[in-house]
Amino acid sequence: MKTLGKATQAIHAGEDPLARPNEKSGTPLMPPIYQNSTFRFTTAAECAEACTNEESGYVYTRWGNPTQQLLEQKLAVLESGEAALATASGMGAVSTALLTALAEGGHVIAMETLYSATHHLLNEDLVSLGIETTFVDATDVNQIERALRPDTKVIYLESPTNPLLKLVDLGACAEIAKAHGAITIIDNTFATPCGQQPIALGIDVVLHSMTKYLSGNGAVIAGAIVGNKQFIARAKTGALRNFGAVISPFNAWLTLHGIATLPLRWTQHCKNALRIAAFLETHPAVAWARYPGLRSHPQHELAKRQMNGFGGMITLELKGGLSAGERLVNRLKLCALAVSLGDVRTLICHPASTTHSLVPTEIRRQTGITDGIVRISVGLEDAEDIIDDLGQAFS
Ligand code: LCS
Repeated sequence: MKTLGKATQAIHAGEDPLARPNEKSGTPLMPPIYQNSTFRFTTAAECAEACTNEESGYVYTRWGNPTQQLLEQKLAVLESGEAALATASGMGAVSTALLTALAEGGHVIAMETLYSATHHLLNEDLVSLGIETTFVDATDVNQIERALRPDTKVIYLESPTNPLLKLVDLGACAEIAKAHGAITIIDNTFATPCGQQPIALGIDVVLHSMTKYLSGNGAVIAGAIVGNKQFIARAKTGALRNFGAVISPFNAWLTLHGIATLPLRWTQHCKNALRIAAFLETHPAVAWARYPGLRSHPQHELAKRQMNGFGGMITLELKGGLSAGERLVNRLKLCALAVSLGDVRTLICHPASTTHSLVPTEIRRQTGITDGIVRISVGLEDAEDIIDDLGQAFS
């Protein structure tokens, strides 16, 4: 059968149109929420069987719940993976995936600029578990090859990266990893399944902070892991269940609402961001603006080849540096000064003092996360209104 389009998948995948409360009733059009922590059994034998046999059904929501599962089925289809897990947060997805891939220890090669909590996890928290990470500039895949060690188990990527919007050639990385027997993991939060299909390019595991574009409404903290059945089963019965970063049924249900409109929102985020990036690039107050859809982006050709749309994130540096950035955000009226991204509202923040403050200053400077940069998550307002707000704040 022909693969359904993303907009159709986002609405229908994973949903059972025939699941009726009883034989005479119709089907709830929006899947109902199972907001319960535990499940009741009639006999001791039934309960014991359910607790010991993974296939036998729901027992306890930390182990699985129909609302979580529906979301997971949808995520697997959207990311073209075999299976998926929903988690309590993006960091729940990052830590669960890393703890699963590195259960027996090992070495990690990671992109040098990552979301700061992920950098901290690799650079500090996992070190105490004996896991060592080498950070490289993975925009040059030769640097990954040179960093390989016999015990390298994981190559960890973001593309586009937070906050510098650097891209990584995912197909080339996957080839290097496969030849070495390492697992590739990518955080696909900035691209979404609409903007990039890493598994089709050979990547093994895809992560999301669903707090961002997937839910899109600024109402939940949630994450996702997509991969093959074995990896997802190990994560589900191991790190997820026992470290406990499980999504609540309510947040899973809210995320399902969000995903239904993701393809439509993605198209509009991309359209708005391209217009605003073009405005910023030529504005006299701006030293440089980086957006994968601009010809001036050093990896624009890779973006065209690897992505479907260039996303809603723009990073820029003002000629007046940090103080000009502070004046800009203080004067904005429509755009909100807030961390997070992928919201329907335009959000603007100063990475060095907020989202990336966990990265040591020296590493921030070395990797280009300078004190003067500002990050914009372009929302779904009318592009002219966002441009007017930025224009009045510049002046
Ligand atoms: N991965 C990426 C690429 C992120 O940007 C974030 C959060 C996470 C993972 C963690 O997701 P969470 O646990 O918060 O759902 N990024 C944020 C940011 O740039 N501003 O505020 C949060």
